Amino acid sequence: TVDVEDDRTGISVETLRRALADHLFYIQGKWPEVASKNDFYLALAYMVRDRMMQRWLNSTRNYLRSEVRLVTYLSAEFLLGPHLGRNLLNLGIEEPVRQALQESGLDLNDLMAQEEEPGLGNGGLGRLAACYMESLSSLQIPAIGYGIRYEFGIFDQEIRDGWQVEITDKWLQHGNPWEIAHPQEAVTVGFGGHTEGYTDSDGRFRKRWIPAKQVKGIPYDTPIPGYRVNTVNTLRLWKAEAVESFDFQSFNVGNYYGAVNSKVTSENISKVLYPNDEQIEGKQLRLEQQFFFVSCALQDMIRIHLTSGRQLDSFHEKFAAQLNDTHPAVGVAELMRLLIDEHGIEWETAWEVTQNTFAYTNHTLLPEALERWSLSLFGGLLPRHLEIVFEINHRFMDQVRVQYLNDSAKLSSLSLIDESGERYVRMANLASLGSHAINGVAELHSELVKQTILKNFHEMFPGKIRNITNGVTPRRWLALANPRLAALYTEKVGDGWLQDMEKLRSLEGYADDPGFRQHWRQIKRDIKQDLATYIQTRTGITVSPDSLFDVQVKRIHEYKRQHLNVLHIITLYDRLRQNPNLDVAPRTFIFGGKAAPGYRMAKLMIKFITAVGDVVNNDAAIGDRLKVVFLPDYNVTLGQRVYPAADLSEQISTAGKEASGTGNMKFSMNGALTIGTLDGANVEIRELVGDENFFLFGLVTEEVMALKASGYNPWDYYHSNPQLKGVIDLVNCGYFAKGDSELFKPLIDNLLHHDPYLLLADYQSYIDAQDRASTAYQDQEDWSRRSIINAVRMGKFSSDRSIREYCEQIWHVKPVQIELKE
Ligand code: 26Y
Repeated sequence: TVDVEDDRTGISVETLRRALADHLFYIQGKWPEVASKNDFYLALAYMVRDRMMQRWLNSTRNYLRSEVRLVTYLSAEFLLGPHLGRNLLNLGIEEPVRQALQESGLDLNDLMAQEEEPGLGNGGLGRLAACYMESLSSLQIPAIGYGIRYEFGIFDQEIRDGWQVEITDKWLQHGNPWEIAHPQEAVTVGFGGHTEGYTDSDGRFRKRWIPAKQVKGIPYDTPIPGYRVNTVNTLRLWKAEAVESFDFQSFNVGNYYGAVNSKVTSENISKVLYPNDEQIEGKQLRLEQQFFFVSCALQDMIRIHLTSGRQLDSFHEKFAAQLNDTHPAVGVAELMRLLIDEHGIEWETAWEVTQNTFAYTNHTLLPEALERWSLSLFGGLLPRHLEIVFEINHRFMDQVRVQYLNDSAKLSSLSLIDESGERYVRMANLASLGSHAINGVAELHSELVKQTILKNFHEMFPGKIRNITNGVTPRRWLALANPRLAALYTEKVGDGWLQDMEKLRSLEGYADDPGFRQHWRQIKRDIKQDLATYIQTRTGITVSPDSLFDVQVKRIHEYKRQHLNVLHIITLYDRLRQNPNLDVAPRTFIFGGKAAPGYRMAKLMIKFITAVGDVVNNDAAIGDRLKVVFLPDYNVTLGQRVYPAADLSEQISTAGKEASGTGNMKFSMNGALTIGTLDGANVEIRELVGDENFFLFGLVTEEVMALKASGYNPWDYYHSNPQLKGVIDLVNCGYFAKGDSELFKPLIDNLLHHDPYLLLADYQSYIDAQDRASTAYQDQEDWSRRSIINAVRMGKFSSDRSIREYCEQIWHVKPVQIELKE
């Protein structure tokens, strides 16, 4: 008999080769001779998708069973990064696929480079959602991610003449093989209009919402397979389309263009991701996006619950819904409306179900990122939801009055409505009240949440606010990003460390093994060489893999203080010019990150980095000792190249401002040492690696607060520190702007006269820490020892640990094993 492996599921090299040719012919419609690289990539992607299908459908079917409890992760952003590599790794088919391609004359890495990453997020919060989706699957937790299928994700960044230029991200233009649309599961979402009272058939007085406009949400599903398990969870992203009946109504009265126009405006809702990171804009379209995807998600969840044969008063037993910051917080009001208005449930029951369903994660304390919507905008778009918010607030204020005897300060700070001027709905208060648990994202941050923005909630509901420190997935950030290091780990501890990062701890002893250290250094050097080559191609700058790679990659923001890093570069430059024979470790400074298009200071910071680079890189007196590189278009794909190549990780935010940071974890896992403040998760990284392996500097949170309270004067630091003064003066006279003393004036004046993020106060301490890092790097043996200790102690920062904590403390869900049969 002939035993032919199924071309849709088989994983032998021969079957894979045949399946690839089949997809190229029947899906792409191409002969190999005329197929483009993208045709081959798509054929490969469909072939890999086939091999997930059984697991995916089995997982999905299982979740409809009434006894299965599901996590739903509601997030306006999912910064996924490429799927192909992750899917090959998690399915465990990378090797046979690589070989099958090779036998077809193709190179896997080459085809992987074809994938346009889905950049459906801004930065930390969106990337965290992606890591959590991966860990949920790997831990076999039934879960659905709900979000928006933006047609245009975060813009592509180009650097022209040192300035950022934004280019539309057309990630769908060559086709997206990973998603499957399910138009039969579309839902309808209303906007605007008015509410009315009526008496129902039981004689009960009810309210209903008569929207002025309706939009259809079409779900697009993407599989997220776990690492070497059968669980394949779904990321369900919604696309907005016109409701047909609206088109037809206009069409029937002969208004063809009007009908088409209504289609265009409906589709606007999921058109583009807002590129603002931690800076609200208050645009109506953004609230429309938030309500759109949350309403779609909740309607979908209700459908699933009813399908599993249960009543809505047990909705919270079926679902644990996580609010990724306040962006989906309008869901609190929408679930109330759906339960009460659409399904006839009593207020008290609905409120209990709602509170027990939701939990809220806070990701930032920055006042400019705290969402609030003016009553006119909110009520105009969501009149029924505003009534519900008022009613929730009315009942809550009664409770506050009882507990605090009319304390007006308590009432006004806890209220869901900000009444200090124009009235606003406070989304953090709505999320906090509508949830049974609230969490911050690092120990320090969670403490600050309790002491500052949610102080009164914490007092009223002790124990409701807790901490779950962020984590990142070691599958992407170690195995995929750093295959050489992963191979070393597997050689030493066997496989299994990717599911249990704590296993790496057993390697600590190797820190004192010169042979191992040599191997460690060789790996790092090879990766640095790869990045040096990339830098050469992308920027034309030549850098040496033997220099210290000092890296800061993250969104460009004043609180993250990329400009403090630049002040250090200028300090070194100045010193070398004064003293050309100075013995310092040669350094390559690498930056990457996007600035919000409307954030002028951040854009000027990019120009500042590139301008200083232009001078330093081309100064013959400096030679190869200092190089400054700005890598354009920093994204997940580029992050995978950069983290493994770093020696030094810059985590230099003003203490109290960075909620957690997750880049800090990715660097450290890959063997970089950290220079940083006591901020966010840096605190916990330092606790694990030890004070002696962390270059600490700067004021601590309490000192920052005290200094600001006592009247901070940056001018004093400028005048009392000649080195600092020299650096500032050099910028001020136009040295880095071809003599133009105006270019950086906004930046420098801000530092000298306001300096809200205390760069000048932290300057000397930062320089001293950098000097310690330089000296340390010159002892390569010792640096390797520290680097090893850093990397192998990062087990805590696996997102598996974070997700286990969410499961135990917040969601109360357990793993479910999915059968592969049928
Ligand atoms: C409201 C709108 C303008 C807005 C858009 C994006 C507000 C905030 C954000 C994004 C916030 C964000 O990314 N926060 C980051 O979350 C990470 C994951 O928890 C943290 O590691 C990081 O410190 C925090 O800045």
